[in-house]
This record gives sequence, C-alpha cells and structure tokens, in this order.
Amino acid sequence: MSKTFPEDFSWGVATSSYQIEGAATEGGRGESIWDRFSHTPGKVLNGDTGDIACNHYHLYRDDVKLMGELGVLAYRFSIAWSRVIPDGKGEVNQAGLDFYDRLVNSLLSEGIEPFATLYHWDLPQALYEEGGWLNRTTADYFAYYADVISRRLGDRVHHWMTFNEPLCVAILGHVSGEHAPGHKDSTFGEATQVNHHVYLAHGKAIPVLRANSGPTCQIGIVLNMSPIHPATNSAADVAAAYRADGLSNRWFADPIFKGEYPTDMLALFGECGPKIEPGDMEIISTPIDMLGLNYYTRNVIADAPDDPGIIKTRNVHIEPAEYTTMGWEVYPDGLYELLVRVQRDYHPAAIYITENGCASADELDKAGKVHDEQRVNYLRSHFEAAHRALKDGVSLKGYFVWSFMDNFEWNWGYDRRFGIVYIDFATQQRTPKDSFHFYQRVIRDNALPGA
Ligand code: GCO
Repeated sequence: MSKTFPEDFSWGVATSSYQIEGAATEGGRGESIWDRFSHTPGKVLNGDTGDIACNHYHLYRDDVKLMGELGVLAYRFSIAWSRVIPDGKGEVNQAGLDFYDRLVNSLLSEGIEPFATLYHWDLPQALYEEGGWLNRTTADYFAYYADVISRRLGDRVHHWMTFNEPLCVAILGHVSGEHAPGHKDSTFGEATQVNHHVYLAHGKAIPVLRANSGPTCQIGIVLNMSPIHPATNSAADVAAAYRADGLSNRWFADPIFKGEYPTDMLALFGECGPKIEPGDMEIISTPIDMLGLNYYTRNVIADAPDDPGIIKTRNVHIEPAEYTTMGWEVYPDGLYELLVRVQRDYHPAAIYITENGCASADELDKAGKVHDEQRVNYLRSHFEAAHRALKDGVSLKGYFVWSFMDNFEWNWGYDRRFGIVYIDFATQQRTPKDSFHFYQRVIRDNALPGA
C-alpha cells in the first residue's frame, strides 16, 4: 500500500455547537446572536433555526457511540459560550459546563481525543447588545470564558482552537450580512475592527488556556484559507487575485504568524483599517502550537473595476467543472496547493485540516441507504491531495471531515447536507451514508483503499 498515512495521524470528524446541539432554551443556556438571527424572518432559508437541530444535547451519547463505530481518533466540536456563561461575562451556568464535561468523558471512553473550539460564531446576545465584537472589551470577556471552560475541561482536553474562521465572523457577519449579526458595511470598517478584536481575544486566551490545560496542551486557531487563481493571465486579473488573496488569506494569517497586517491591504482599507493600540500585535502573534485549516474549494477571481466595493473583484465559475450543491467547485489540487503554501509562508509547527467535506443532494432510499457517491469521490480525492502534501514535507497531523452529521447549515438551514451520517430531522434517526463506510475503511487501514 503506497498511500499510507503516518502512524499517529489524527483522523477525525467535526461539528459545531449551534449547528447540532438544539436545546436552545434548555439547561440554562443563554441566547446567542445565531438564535436571534435565525428567528428573524428572511435571514435563513425556509425560516429554519437551530432550536432543535440534531438534538445532540440529548443524543450526544448515541452520537459519540457512532463515532466510535466509525473509528475516528479525534472529534472537533465547539462550545456554546452562552451555554456556559449565559450573558457572556457574568455567572457561570453549571448545567452547561456539566454537558461538555459529560461529552468529553464519553469521547474519552471511546478512545476519541477531544479538540474543542471555543468560538464557532455563537456570541452571547447579551454581549452583542454591548457592541459585540465592535467592543474591545469583548476580548476580555472571551479570555474569562476561556478560563472558565478550561478550568473545568483542561485536565482532559489537550487541543484547543480559539476561533473558527474569523473571516466569516468579520465578513459574512459585518460586510455582506449573510451571517449573524447581519450587519452590512461595505466599507469594511466594521469588519477590520471586529477581526482585530477577535484576534486580541485569541491572543489573550492563549496563556489562560495554557495555564489551565498544562504546558503540553496544543493551542491554535482555525482559518478558512483557499487558493485564489486569476481568471485570466491579464495584469488586471492577476492584480485582482492578489487583492482577493490579501482579503481572504494574508489578512488573516499574517497577524497571527508575522505580527502584522499586510501593508497592501492596510493601504486599501485606508481609514477603514483597524484601530491598533500599542502592544496589540504582540498579543495577536502569541505563538501557537497548531493551525487548523478549513478547505472546501478554490476561488477564481477576475478584476471588477466597476464594482462599488473597495476590493473590486468578482468570482468566476470555470466550466466544465464539478460543483457541489453549495455551488462550490470540486478542486482537490487546491488542498495540496494550500497546504504547501501555508507551510512555506507561515511555517506552523503543526497543521490540521479542521474541516473538509461536501454538500450533496442526499436521499435516504427505500432500503434505508444513502448512496452519496459524490461525497465518497470528494473525500477520496482530497485525502489523496493531503497525502501528496505529507509526502512533500507538510507537517500535517490530522484531518477532520466536515461534517459528522447533517446539520444546520447557517443561512441555508437544513437544506444543505454535509454529513457522512444522514439525519432525518423529523425523527432524529441517524443513518450512516456510504461515505461513512468509506471513511471507516480509510481509518481502519490508515490508508486509501486500492492504493
Ligand atoms: C465553517 C463552518 C461550518 C460550515 C461548513 C460548510 O467553519 O465554515 O465551520 O460551520 O457548516 O464550512 O459551509
């Protein structure tokens, strides 16, 4: 078998709190900005909300058992801040802490390593009402929350991710308004400030987590970076692709690894750049132990001189190419390209693919099976790309498939299915799809089938 993975490779699956837990008003949980947003008419397709989602809050034992059958060595989940501290900054909700405590213990009893993400977009609504991520003090509240959760779980959780996809927090939340809190500010003035505060929060949480979780714990952040290709070789498209790369990749990776924002982007944002106080960049670039990368697709970019925005780019669809039901191109080479680039430009001590997967039009057939051939092919080709990157020296330590089960896909509600386990949302019945069985075999062999 030539396509064998390293012996200690962490095969895993990923989810996030608001997308799966449900029990939105149970166990003392406080409201989050995603509760408010999803309950606002017109924000989420079909008016779906995460009120019940996969009811994982109640069914977590079954879910963890199924993960055990799958054979994963690691599980990436997120903690709902408002379940642990309902108003985000005050009293601790013991019932919320107890839930994550039970979850972690059941993972450990299946031999599954917990990878906890502290923030997967569900800011406590009470903090939003004090300005949310536009308020610099939110970074201190985040450090307090990191302290509370790691005091309780730090003896058993050794892998911590502070934030998931700050790009989405800043840009989907504060430029396009597709995500909570739904602000539309095309100057990027809000987005750059929000991101700066998120990054301060990240930096402030690192020593706290380390103090509570021991010197050998692994701490990182999860970025969604993607290769950006110019639509043509014209100078205008090449320059446009560089701007898009600045916005989606360098803006997020440079502060963490180099302690600075890219100067071309600062120039582009002008007055709408972040307000940086002395010492901020040192906090933001506090060394991390691992980088999580979420990869789904590449972006093909053309110049858009007439666009009223400041970036002046547009995404181009290349034909013929395969697309998923998200409208995202299937482009496994992009994963290889991204891994090699990140290793070369940023030298992270360890890289994990913290999300990779695809949304398909899955159906449960009469025999009770889900033949998700597109997802099987998608995963196989992306595993191959990761294997190539490993062979070429990338310090890739693990791979988390997004997602363990179908769930609340943000503004797309339950209309888009990313799971390797099918969820019947009316009955909460879980059905492993063909991709589950494919992945089970990859994990068992620690190698790609037929390789
Ligand atoms: C993400 C999101 C996931 C999405 C997935 C598919 O981190 O982008 O973490 O929550 O469901 O990416 O869009």
